[in-house]
This record gives sequence, C-alpha cells and structure tokens, in this order.
Amino acid sequence: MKRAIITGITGQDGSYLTELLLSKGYEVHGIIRRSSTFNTGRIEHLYQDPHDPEQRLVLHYGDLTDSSRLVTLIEKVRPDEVYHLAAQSHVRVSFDEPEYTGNTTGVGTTRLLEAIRMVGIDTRYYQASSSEMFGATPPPQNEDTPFYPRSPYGAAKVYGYWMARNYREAHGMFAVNGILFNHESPRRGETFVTRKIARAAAAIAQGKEQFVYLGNLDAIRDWGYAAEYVEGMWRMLQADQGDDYVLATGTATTVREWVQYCFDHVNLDWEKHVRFDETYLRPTEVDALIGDASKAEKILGWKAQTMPDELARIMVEAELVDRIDSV
Ligand code: NDP
Ligand code: GDR
Repeated sequence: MKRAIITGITGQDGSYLTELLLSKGYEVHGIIRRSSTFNTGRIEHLYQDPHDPEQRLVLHYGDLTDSSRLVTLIEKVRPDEVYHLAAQSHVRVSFDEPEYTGNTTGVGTTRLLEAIRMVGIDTRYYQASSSEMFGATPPPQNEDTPFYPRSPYGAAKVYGYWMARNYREAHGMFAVNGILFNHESPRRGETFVTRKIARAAAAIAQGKEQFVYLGNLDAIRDWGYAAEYVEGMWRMLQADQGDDYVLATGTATTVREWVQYCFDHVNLDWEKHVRFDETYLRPTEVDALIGDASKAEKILGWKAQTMPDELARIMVEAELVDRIDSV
C-alpha cells in the first residue's frame, strides 16, 4: 500500500486529493493546524475512526512554520509521496500580510523539502506552484514563460518553485512543480471571487441578500474544475521523472463574464445587484492568465474537461441546494 502525506489537507484541493488517493488504495496522512474551531469541514465525510484497524486516513497536527515537527512527521510516516498544498493562498490578503505569506507559502516549502532531505527517504514531492508566478507576463503562459509576480503571494510561490527545482537538481529529489491555473469548485474558499459570486447569485435569487460588492471586473482568468486538477497532480508523481507542468483549460473568462454566467443561471440581471468596492482591488493586479496545458496532455494524458460556463452552473447549483460535498 502506498503512503502519502498531504499538507493543506483541509483546503479545497486537499479534500479532493484525499478522496482520489483513498479511492486508489493509498494510506493518506494529512497535516492539520490546531485551531480553536474545527477546520476539517471539507474532509469530514472522509473521517475514519482511529480505533479502526483498517484506518487509511490519519490526521496529524503540524504547521509549516514548525520545522522540527515536519521532520518528526516525515520520519514517522516515511511517505512514498508528499503533496505540498498548504499555503497562505489568498492573493489580496498577501498584501496585508506579506511577511507571514513569505514565511508560510515561501519558506514553509524549504522547511518541508529540508525535512525530507534530513530524514533521507526516497519520496516523490509535489509542489503546488501557481499561475500567479507569471503575473504581468502576457498570455498564453506555459512552462517556459518568464515569471513576473505581482503580489507577495506570487513572489513567495516563485521562491517555492525554485526551491523545488533546486532540490531536484542539487539533491536528485523526484520533485515536481504543478503550475496550476485557477481551479474552483463548490468547496472553494468563500472569499475567492468565483465562490463569492456563486454564493451571492444564489442568496439573491432566494431573497436572502440584495447586493454583492466586487473589485476589478476586467481581470481575465482561466478557471477549471478542482476535482479534475488533483488527478493531474497525482499523474505528475507517477511519471518517469520529476518535471514541471502547467494545468489549465486554455479558456479566457473575465470576472464580469463569470458574474453573468452565475446570474443568468438564476435568471437575474446582474447589473442590478453588483456594486463596486475598492477594498477588493489589489495594489498591483494580474490582468490576464490563460494557460497552455499541452505538455500535460502530451506527457500525462491530462486534459481539462469542465469549462468555465459549466463550472459556474455547478457552483451556483451547489449553493442553491446548500451543500458543499455534492459534486
Ligand atoms: P486553500 O486556501 O483552500 O487551502 C490551504 C491549506 O493550507 C489549508 O488546508 C490551510 O489550513 C493550510 N495552511 C495554511 N497555512 C498553513 C500553515 N501555516 N501550516 C499548515 N497548513 C497551513 O488552498 P487550495 O486548496 O485552493 O490550494 C492548494 C494549494 O495550491 C495552495 O498552495 C495554493 O496556493 C495553490 N494553488 C491554488 C490554486 C487554486 O486555484 N486553487 C491555483 C494554483 C496554486 P486551514 O484549513 O487550517 O486554513
Ligand atoms: P486569484 O483569485 O487572485 O486569481 O488567486 P481570486 O478569486 O481571489 O481573484 C480572481 C480575480 O478576481 C478579481 N476580483 C476579486 N477577487 C476577490 N477575491 N474578491 C472580490 O471581491 C473581487 N472582485 C474582483 C481579483 O482582482 C482577481 O483579478 C487564486 C488563488 O487560489 C491563488 O492561491 C492561486 O495561486 C491563483 O488563484 C492561481
């Protein structure tokens, strides 16, 4: 039985990846942060009793800022695969907390890579790199596109990307960068724009709210479906060698068009319900991200199936029936 560690198991991607690995027969070890309230909502449906001798999902307390804990966990679990998904992942928040974002999203990566090297196990490592690293470089973006990050988050991810590559080149580690474009789902954090708009469209249609306040409607993003992207992560670690891959749909959608998709789905005129709030603008914006995932298709046989208009429908539908684990 293969054993995997997932950092960020309580996040959107962590929950889908856990489902996938359990379905493939893995023993999955997740690192969770201690918090005064439960933060395991997205994986609650996967919970397994620790007293069950067949238990294949095990949760451990840990934090990316605590190197010694990362070492003891790697030593204890001795995983075949490590999926490093944990991060302060909100771009707008990274402008408010640049140092914390650098410490977790950036240096946290080094702590984990170094823990693996110190323990000396032969493990395959997945780094959650991001299209935000391309920032101001115009689309289409692929594995050879130069980085030009536009936020503390983007800069921290560029550092993490190069650390993963350096451990591959310097120490021979099987380290992979998955350069993922935006991927969404009914489990997306509520403050990311797709979920915020899907929730608002449903709440307004149900008469619970009247308006949603947004920032830049002109930004272009390449929105895919998170459940499909975790399959791509897994395939990257099954390849013959460690490499870097873009995952994207190749489809451009503005925030305004996303708003339209969501409001059309509930038969509402969005212009009557969307208001501007400058709080949601970023000091430096990423204007356009459109990915070219042809390398992943050619080498991994991975291709995005769900396009943004269909994804908007899935997300609004999930809000209307008020359940997050349905899709
Ligand atoms: P989420 O924000 O949903 O999840 C982040 C996870 O990281 C949560 O489990 C969170 O725990 C955990 N975490 C945050 N800080 C720490 C810390 N200091 N120590 C331990 N755990 C921590 O992100 P996604 O699932 O959307 O994304 C997964 C990864 O992929 C992230 O690294 C993100 O930056 C990257 N990425 C995401 C893309 C996307 O479109 N979704 C695109 C490209 C890259 P808690 O639940 O306690 O907050
Ligand atoms: P992003 O996602 O910054 O691309 O990072 P987000 O959904 O936060 O923003 C997308 C675009 O929408 C614009 N926008 C708003 N954004 C938010 N959050 N709230 C608003 O009210 C709003 N109004 C307009 C933004 O300016 C932006 O242009 C996500 C994260 O998951 C990262 O971790 C990941 O690396 C990248 O995707 C790829």
